[in-house]
Amino acid sequence: MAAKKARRAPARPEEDGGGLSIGALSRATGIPVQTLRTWERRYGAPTPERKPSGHRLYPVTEIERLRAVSALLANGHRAADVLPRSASERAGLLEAAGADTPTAVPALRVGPAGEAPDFGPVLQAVRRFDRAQIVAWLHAQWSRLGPLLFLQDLAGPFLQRIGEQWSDGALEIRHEHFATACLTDVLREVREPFDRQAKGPRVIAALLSGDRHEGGLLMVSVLLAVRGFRVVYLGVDTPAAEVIGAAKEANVHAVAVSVSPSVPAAGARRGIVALRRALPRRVALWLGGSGSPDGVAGCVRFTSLTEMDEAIAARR
Ligand code: B12
Repeated sequence: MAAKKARRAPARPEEDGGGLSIGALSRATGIPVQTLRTWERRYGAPTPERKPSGHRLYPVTEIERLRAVSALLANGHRAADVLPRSASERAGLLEAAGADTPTAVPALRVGPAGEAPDFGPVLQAVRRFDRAQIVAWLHAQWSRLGPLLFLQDLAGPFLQRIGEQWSDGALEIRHEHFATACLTDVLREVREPFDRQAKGPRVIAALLSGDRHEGGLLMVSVLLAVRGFRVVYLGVDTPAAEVIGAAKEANVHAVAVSVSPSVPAAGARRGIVALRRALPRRVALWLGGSGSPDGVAGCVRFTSLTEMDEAIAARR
């Protein structure tokens, strides 16, 4: 097992003394940048402060407000009606619509900019099989970071660190299984409220036959649900014929396939090419994961969740 080097998170110029740039606010709420600008122009909200450079700067509390606004829009309200309302009025409208009040996501990063998350305490908890502490820590990070950064900068690196610790002999296979199970449970749990509210196109999430690495797939599924897609989760080790059957029966917009590095490269390419040929042309095929083949005609391969997220935002 070749150990990977711990990745240092890049500094985030979009975060500034606790304030958020328009891009960071967009990523945290799923509301496109253009929409935020339009709302500001038309309805005077959300109103940012301006940096000396002229760039917009939003307080982190704006995330919670806008997520409630999004939920109301999904329930048929108009932006002009809900944007100026107070938090309690919005909560009342959500209750009347039978929708959950979206969970607060109050900040966007772990530790000072440029520092990788400190996994020390949670790795100790893994060694003690202390599920309560691991799950509580993961939930706290979800709340602090918001969906995209939690997935990209914390959950992914956490699994990679677990893998490195195993290959270094610092953790046993039992610890790796236990930690992975804690994280995958949390990924399912945080997705649930978004699944219930999702009204967008359907997207199948699947791994190729024989691939049992579902961390990346669960992360993609969380992001898709946060962005309003209805995820049809087929999960690990799914024969191509089943993906194709589901794509037709569920009338899906896209199939998202995560390919882990454990799938031999030639097999991964063959599997994806065959899937692409058999899927209806109107169904997009989105690929990700470090084992996913590059340059397969008719597929979009994303190198990161952020890249997929930006592509989704750009299409809206
Ligand atoms: C957990 C784990 C397992 C668990 C998986 C359990 C589960 N519920 O998922 C279990 C124990 C089953 C397992 C088994 C095996 N594993 Co394993 N496993 C891992 C480990 C530690 C973590 C994998 C993981 O979840 N990574 C984190 C995810 C988040 O990374 P990711 O998939 O790249 O996803 C990110 C992006 O790529 C992106 N992304 C992913 N998919 C998609 C899709 C789309 C559409 C988009 C937009 C983005 C996107 O989003 C993610 C977040 O950024 C890795 C170590 C490592 N460094 O990754 C080894 C690792 C992947 N395993 C490995 C191996 C060899 C195996 C086994 C063959 C071991 C064995 N001899 O039995 C088996 C194969 C099982 C099988 N049939 O698949 C190797 C693969 C190396 C290689 N090149 O072959 C690794 C790298 C460990 C190593 N260094 O040797 N494993």
